[in-house]
Amino acid sequence: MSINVLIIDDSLSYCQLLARYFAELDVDQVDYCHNGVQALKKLQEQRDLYQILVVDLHMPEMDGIEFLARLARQGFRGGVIIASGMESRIIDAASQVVINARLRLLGALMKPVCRTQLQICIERLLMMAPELNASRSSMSLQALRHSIMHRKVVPYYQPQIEVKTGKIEGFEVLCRLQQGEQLQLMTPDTFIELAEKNNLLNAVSEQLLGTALREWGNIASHPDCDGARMSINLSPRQLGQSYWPTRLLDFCQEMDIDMQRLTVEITENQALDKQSQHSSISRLRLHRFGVAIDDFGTGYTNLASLCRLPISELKLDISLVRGIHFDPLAQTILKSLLDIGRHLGVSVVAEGVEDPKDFTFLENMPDLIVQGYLVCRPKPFGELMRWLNARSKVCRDNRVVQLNAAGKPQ
Ligand code: G
Ligand code: G
Ligand code: MN
Repeated sequence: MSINVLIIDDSLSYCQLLARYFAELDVDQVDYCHNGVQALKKLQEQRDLYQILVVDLHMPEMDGIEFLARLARQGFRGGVIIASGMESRIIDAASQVVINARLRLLGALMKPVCRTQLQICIERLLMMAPELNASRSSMSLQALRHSIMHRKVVPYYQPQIEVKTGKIEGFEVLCRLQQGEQLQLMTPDTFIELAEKNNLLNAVSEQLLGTALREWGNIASHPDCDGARMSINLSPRQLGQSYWPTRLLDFCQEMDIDMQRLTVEITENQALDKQSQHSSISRLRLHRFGVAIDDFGTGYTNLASLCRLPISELKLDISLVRGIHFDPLAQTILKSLLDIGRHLGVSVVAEGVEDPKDFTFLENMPDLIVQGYLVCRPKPFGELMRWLNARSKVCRDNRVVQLNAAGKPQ
């Protein structure tokens, strides 16, 4: 894909510096405007030319906050980076404007900005807007049909832990497909869209849940999984089908699973505005299933509309969790989510924790649940059970060491 950037900053030398960084990051085209009026005009003339805007806040003629409000009214769908020399509270306030206006915020950076920060912003855009990233390979329809017919849908599990205590809170079930005799399993980015387009996604989910719910009995009875939940993913389209709440109830009855221990994750990268989707969410909650908004921060749901949905969990997207230890914007979003969560009784999960520095930052957040490679990669059933056993042995040995140390005569 090509990435074109428009920088709006009244300092020419700053524009030139940023342009040099972007060029080093393989951005295709970088242009600048020295005020917001010029920029809005340029964006109106060439609507889809720019994928990223970098906006200064303190500018002559029109300040950055007014510019962002107008930009949202023009329906800009690319990503926005705020880069300002103002104090962090003002940058936070501007970030809130952007989030509430449903713009895609890639970063709120304090000047001087460095190249790595811009690189993370570009990666965020690619993760938030996969439609911009055309190079994804996909399975063929024939291979997909073959895998489904031969029952090659495999659940992988990724644990979620309470960051402060390490307690296991749950597991997300992630779908994998075996293609032919290949050992390497296919990940959802290669088949979910294809399956959905060809009305095969329900068949995939049926197989996945059939296996996962059967294996769940063993996982849930592990001594460290007391009260843990299992989360499954449904696409927004599946959520709109009245079939699924009923099917999940049947599954739970068949396999003697308490509905409270099952959470349905719905990605928010499509707007959840259909009546049928709201009605499914309400039905699921009525029957005491959990409902999580997945990938929060990448799409359409703003904080106000979230409060109107009867959800039980919010999952902060990986693009906002990566680098959170040095990113005031992501920190502000997480803190607001935790505040809202506390008020509404909604749990908050940070996804994609890979970096120990991010983990250390997150450890100070009360009531936060984390999921990511740093804790554990998604694993098939057998490997997961080995991970659980190894982990409880380490915890037991640590306790023995601590007890011995405490009991030693001085
Ligand atoms: O690890 P991973 O590559 O599994 O997942 C990539 C994306 O695919 C995630 O956004 C996840 O929500 C989605 N996904 C994983 N499993 C399923 C599934 O069973 N159904 C749907 N609809 N999406 C899934
Ligand atoms: O449904 P959802 O988008 O939440 O699925 C999570 C996705 O993120 C899955 O594709 C999973 O494999 C992936 N994932 C989980 N932990 C990490 C992580 O620490 N780093 C990265 N890059 N991906 C992760
Ligand atoms: Mn998910």
